[in-house]
Amino acid sequence: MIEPSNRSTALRLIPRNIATAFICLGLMLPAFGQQPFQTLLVGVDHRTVTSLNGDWHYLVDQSPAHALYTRNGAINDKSYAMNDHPNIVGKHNEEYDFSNAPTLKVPGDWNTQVPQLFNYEGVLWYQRDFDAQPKAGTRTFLHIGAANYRSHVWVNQKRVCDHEGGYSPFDCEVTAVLHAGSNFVVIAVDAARLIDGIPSVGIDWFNYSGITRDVSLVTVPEAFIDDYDIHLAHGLRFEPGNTELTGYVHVLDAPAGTSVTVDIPEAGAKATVKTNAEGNAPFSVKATKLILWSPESPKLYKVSLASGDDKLTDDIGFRDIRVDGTRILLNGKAIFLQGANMHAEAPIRGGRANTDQDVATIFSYLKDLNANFVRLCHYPHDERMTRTADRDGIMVWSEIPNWQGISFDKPEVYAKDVVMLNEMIRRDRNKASVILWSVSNETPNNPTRTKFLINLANEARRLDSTRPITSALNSAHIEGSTATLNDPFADALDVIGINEYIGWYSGAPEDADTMQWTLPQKPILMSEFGAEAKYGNHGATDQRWTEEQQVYVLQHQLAMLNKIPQVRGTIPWILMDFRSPTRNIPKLQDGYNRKGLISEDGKKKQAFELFQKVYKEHSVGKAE
Ligand code: GCB
Repeated sequence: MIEPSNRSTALRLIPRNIATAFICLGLMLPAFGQQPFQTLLVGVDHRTVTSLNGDWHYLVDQSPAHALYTRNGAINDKSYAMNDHPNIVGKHNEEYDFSNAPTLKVPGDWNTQVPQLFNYEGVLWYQRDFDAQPKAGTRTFLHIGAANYRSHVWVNQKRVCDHEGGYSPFDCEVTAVLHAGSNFVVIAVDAARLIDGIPSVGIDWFNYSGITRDVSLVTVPEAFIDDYDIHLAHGLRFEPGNTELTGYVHVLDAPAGTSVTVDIPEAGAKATVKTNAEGNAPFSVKATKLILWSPESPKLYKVSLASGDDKLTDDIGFRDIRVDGTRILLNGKAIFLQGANMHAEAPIRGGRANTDQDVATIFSYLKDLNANFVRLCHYPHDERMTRTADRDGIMVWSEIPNWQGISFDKPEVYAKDVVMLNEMIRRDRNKASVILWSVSNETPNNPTRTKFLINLANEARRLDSTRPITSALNSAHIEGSTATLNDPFADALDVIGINEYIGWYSGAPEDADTMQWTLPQKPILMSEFGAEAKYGNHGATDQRWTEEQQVYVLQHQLAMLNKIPQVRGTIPWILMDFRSPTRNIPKLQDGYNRKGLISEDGKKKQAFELFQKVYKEHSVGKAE
């Protein structure tokens, strides 16, 4: 186990490591796009912030996006970012004007807000004014929950940051460019898919674009708490009486010896520690009483952190998750994961899920299904999801968007991945509900990807040694009635996810009945299986696209899964139908992947009832 203090130091060394890797390989650091991991404030949703959600002006910068890119592909800092206004008489400026431009709601994908932008995957510029009253001795950050896919941000005409990655938060420090009174921010978001992006160009979900999550201004003292990790001490084995809480609080730009207090009154735990030369304050404290977090009792504690003038209070649960042989143990007890997959798709209204209402509806479906687990596909979802999972007692698989083919041979893609992994783990490491970090989904079994992903899995362990690492593999070789997983990447995983579609993409549903699986002696989660059905389409069990056939496929799957001794979780694909531009069968798909147990407008298919009953009766799978 890596000591917390070292873990956090390691995390902060990443930028230098990435830079060094680039230099050693004789590569230039990218001119734009993914920057080395930058300040990322943890617990922003538990701070008092100034929301910049609301109406933002927008202008479309169609390909080749002359306003954003110069002829040689560099970022143009002198065009729309200037936000000056047309000068019809006198010197002529570029022909744009935000002040009279239409508006988009932030957060929100642009696709579902403006019909003409439904299929747009290019550059769009956002602008809004805001008031600020900066105070001496404070710093201000612009926090962006997520913007898909590349973002370039200017405040008062100065570029403050660039970010690549559509599903994780980033912060841009704006202290030096803010002034008292009216300020403005301009953000160019480029949604173009990139071969060397993560994900790459081919995806089976809708590329909802734009500023899709909350935006806020966060004001903090000069030295402030940017990161913390507070968890139940994770020793070699689970000790039932363990009440030791450990971790670190990092105070950015604090001189060594700065005092930090961690106070959890309800658990009777309080520690005052000092920062080291890196601003990190590792701590360990015994709680006098502790109720461990579990789905049955999702207990969260108010955890107050304070250092100098900075303080915040988070809601954190404490639990132990680990693998023992083929078992997954939560607080020492073997568990079976009754799950479902879910994309970040808003039920009923459609679009990217990013509101309290979207999240409440998704969790009401999970509860109704009697699920205790959700795989959040295929990228980190809005933080409301993991917050709600914490409160509702639903365990979570969280994943970075390494989906199928990405450029595994490119060091710069690895560098992007490390940043995305950092961003995911850093935002959610204090969420008790998150029990698994997944580094990929359905990647090709070849030495280049194996080396890449083994390194990434080890990187995840270096960042967080308290959670098992997983990945969804589709590399099982199925022939006749045998299915064998022979993928060297599986050796590097703690929990193995297997995606297979017997009865839909391959073979007949009944093939599952006699399938003999040869699998590693590790916990196995059937991370995807299913069939498509259009809600309300009825017919015989051998008639594709009917609800009856979907149920039939799933029933045979369940019979098969019940016979595999090390299966520790069932995660049907997928809780709800979701938009995917590759699903083009009119009348049946109409642009939706229809493997949902529920339709996109909230209607429960027969397959939902099947799982609802199976999960209620616990009639599939064994915890040990
Ligand atoms: C898969 C992928 C998932 C797809 C699904 C499907 O194996 O992991 O992203 O959407 O199959 O429906 O084909």
